[in-house]
Amino acid sequence: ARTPDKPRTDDRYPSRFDTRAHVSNRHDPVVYGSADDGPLSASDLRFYDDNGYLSFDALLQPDELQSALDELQRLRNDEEIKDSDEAVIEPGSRELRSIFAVHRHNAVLRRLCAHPRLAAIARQLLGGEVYIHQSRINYKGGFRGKEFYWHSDFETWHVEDGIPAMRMVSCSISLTPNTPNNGPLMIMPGSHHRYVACVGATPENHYKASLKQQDVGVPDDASLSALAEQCGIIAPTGPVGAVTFFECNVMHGSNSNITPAPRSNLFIVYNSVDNTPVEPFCGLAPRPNFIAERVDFSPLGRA
Ligand code: 6CS
Ligand code: FE
Repeated sequence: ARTPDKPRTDDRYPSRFDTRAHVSNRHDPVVYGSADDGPLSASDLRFYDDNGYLSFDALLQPDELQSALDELQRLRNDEEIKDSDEAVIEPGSRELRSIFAVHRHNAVLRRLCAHPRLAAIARQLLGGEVYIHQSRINYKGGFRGKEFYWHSDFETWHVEDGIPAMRMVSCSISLTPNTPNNGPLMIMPGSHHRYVACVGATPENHYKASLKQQDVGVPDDASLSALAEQCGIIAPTGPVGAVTFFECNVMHGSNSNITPAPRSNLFIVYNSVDNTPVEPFCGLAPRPNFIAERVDFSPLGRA
């Protein structure tokens, strides 16, 4: 397989084809459900529609999280994990950066990823049944936890995984406090209304490099400056158990963490069962199933 020169005719969001970056409009709804369909109020839904995220300081109680926190400790100290395919090591050190597919390999985290309260919100935002496209822990250890450069998740999921439409939502659960200092998630509110096509063809097996440090599929400086000017930048912070839902196309990233305190989050990506992947739009082989689900689309159970 190799990257074609032109986008396919079914590609509604071409990226990484042109030599110039450009910003275009979103062609999909942001909110697919209504206030009657779940726990979010009409004003929550309006906020998410406008801003592309929603944060909750106490959506999950400490007792609901304790077993997941214990797992985090255990996984961090497990040297075997670092050698598994699902683990991503920080560039330039032996520190753990991410573990993927935790909902497949860990019973405690599987239960948390499918938590009825989280699934109900995802179903309401996406308008119907959902499954998990990706899950991961991002450790961002103290002192040497590296940044995640600015990106739209959808850009990668579309180009490299073949996700057709913007009908996905990420959920980030704080497993340590997220403070202004330890590299919390930063979001450009409202940036999900625009689509930034990136420059540079996708290399074969790109994920092996991009999950450590992303160079292809990153927006250019001019597009980022324009978006930051229009949208501003916010960084939701909060205690253990704080939860942020963010739209798949919202521009986001995070700084490195030189504080002693780790910033560890569990990320779960929910996709609509009506938006399952097709062949990747970059023309290359799909990424492995532990990064992007393409086998099991069974909907999360309703409690
Ligand atoms: O490539 C991916 O799927 C992942 N990479 C980033 C930087 N964010 C989302 C996702 O986990
Ligand atoms: Fe991301």
